Amino acid sequence: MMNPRRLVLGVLVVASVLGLADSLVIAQCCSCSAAQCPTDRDARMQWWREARFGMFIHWGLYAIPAGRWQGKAVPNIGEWIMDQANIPVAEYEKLAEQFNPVKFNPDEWAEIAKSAGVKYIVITSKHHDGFCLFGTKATKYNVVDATPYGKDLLKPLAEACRKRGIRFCTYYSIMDWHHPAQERGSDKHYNPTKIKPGRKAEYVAFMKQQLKELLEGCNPDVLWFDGEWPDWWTEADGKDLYAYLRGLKPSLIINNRIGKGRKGMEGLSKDDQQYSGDFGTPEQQIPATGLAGVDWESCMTMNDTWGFKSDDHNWKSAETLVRNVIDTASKGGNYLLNVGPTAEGLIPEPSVERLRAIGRWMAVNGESIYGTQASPFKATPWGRCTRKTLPDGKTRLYLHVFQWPQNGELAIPGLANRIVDAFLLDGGKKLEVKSHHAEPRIALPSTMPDKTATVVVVDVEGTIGG
Ligand code: FHN
Repeated sequence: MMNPRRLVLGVLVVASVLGLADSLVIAQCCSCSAAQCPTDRDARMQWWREARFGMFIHWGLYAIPAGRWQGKAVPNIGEWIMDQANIPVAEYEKLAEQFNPVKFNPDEWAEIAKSAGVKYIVITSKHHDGFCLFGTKATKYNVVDATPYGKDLLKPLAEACRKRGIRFCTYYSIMDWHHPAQERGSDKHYNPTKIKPGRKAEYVAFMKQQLKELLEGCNPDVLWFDGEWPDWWTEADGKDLYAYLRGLKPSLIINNRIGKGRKGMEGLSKDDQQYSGDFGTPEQQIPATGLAGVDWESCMTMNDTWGFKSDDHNWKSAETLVRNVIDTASKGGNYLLNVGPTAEGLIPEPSVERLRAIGRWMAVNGESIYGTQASPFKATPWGRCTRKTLPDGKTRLYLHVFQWPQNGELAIPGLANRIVDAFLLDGGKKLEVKSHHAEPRIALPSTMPDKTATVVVVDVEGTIGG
């Protein structure tokens, strides 16, 4: 009788040759199914949790009107112009004949992302308007078949990103203002669409075909769903699609907008049942606190629009954006910062300037963001804190100081562990540790080295809290 361990090992070897190892190992680790297995989930989520900082890209036909229609400015976000200006489908479709992003250079975009310290990008493969930035056999309404440009945009960008160690991910809208199985929600708006009687299965099959094409074509590491709010789309539909996609690619990560679990713009998943999706998606906001054991990612625009608008100059400062990256990481989340490229294929210069500024800060201080966990403290009035566990079991605290203390001493309220080292992350200058009525204080230089955020590193014995 063969030794059982040898048998399992032999089966695993065969399975790995057949590419079944993922599921088989999952079967060995616990009795749960592949979709929910915590061991599988932690393995799958590891790169994403360590990444902490991604770049969103909203690009499509809407970049051509860029917020104006028939000579008038159209309110709200640029990628909604078809809805906000109530443009007939036949008219909006004509934009495809003008879409020719001759200045699109995937290596340039990937270089900008790399220089910003971005670890993954998420680009719209199909937004609500239904236009596809990839070659698809499911509809002619795509960049290959319907535009003078005539080439897939996602595959070259995926290659340029992966060459630079940046993960490539795609956004996909369930709501589709162009697909014949969906009809407009009212006379004045497409949103929220209705599904035509008896045609839901047709549209679900269309989506599954396109999503399979995306996985086989540009092989995204994350599928970022959106447009899940129309009432004809249900949580059961989301669960079915989640299982289908995870079956195609076991390592795939999928957000919580595949189903009906998100709490509006707050984005975190409702807790009245087990909803489909691997992470919550707060939008245009960063939660007040982290949530232990919850994966979430705040997505945010740099100005006020996701898709390019020629008249939106309300840019957030680079300081605000850097502090948003820090704030998000200090609460255990990821920050997905958006750019809206022009119809020619250029990332707007104000966006590039801010990304480069973030990159300069990350080049010096990235260690305090990437691979960190949430702060163990309830409040850090001078800024934010992230942490890592060191190989020797000590805890490394990264204290991101936004307000330099007037008295030159940085208090760490609630820290009871013994401090074994303290220094400035940039340059390593050692800092004196003091105590004030048993509350540890770090003596700081008189001037703040980096006005955006100066990182003080404090190593302590043992772990802190949970
Ligand atoms: O309607 C979309 C919007 O256009 C944009 O894509 C954002 C980004 O997360 N999501 C939806 C609004 O919640």
